[in-house]
Amino acid sequence: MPQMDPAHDLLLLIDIQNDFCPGGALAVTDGDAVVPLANRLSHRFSHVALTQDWHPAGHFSFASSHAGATPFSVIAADHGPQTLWPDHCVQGTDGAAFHPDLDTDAAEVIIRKGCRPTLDSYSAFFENDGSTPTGLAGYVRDRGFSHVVMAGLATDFCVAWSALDARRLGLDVSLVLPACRAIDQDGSLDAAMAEMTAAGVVLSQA
Ligand code: VGL
Ligand code: ZN
Repeated sequence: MPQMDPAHDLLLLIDIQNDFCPGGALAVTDGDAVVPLANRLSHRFSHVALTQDWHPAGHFSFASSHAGATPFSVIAADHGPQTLWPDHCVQGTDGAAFHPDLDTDAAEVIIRKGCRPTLDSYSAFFENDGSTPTGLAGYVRDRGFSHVVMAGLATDFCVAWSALDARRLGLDVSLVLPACRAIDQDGSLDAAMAEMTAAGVVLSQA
């Protein structure tokens, strides 16, 4: 497994947005604790990409868009089970903005996902149908990156799905665990960690 190489690897910081931090609409416990570590990483890496969960109002993944549905329930979508969330990361709102202390200056690219009204996207690479590309795979390929180092929110959803897709694309993937926090709903963190380990994602403590 390759060591992290901050001069040549792509650092991918996932969904470090107000709505996933304490006080936000879909707050991840301690989510804002990743910000200083994410900043330290992005100052070390020569190539940084960021993602933003970026939903139109009334998005299909919001419980409020389904009569009688409650947040964190699961419905059957065309492409499989879909968890319903509180309204979050609505395009252009303060909740969708990056955490104000996140240093975004070094980012070479910002990928927005979940923009289609009827399709959710956890992964930074493909939307939840597993096939609609966000464009990040093309960017990574064109730029010649072979190793993506990831951190951000939430470990068990957007980070894990991104890491698994990156492995499917044939990339080496390292996850900087101290710079990740999880939603951890119904065992989702344990399941995600097991899947990532099985897929060959390198879980790093620093
Ligand atoms: C996320 C649930 C819904 C995430 C985004 O960033 O992990 N989770 N939308
Ligand atoms: Zn979302």
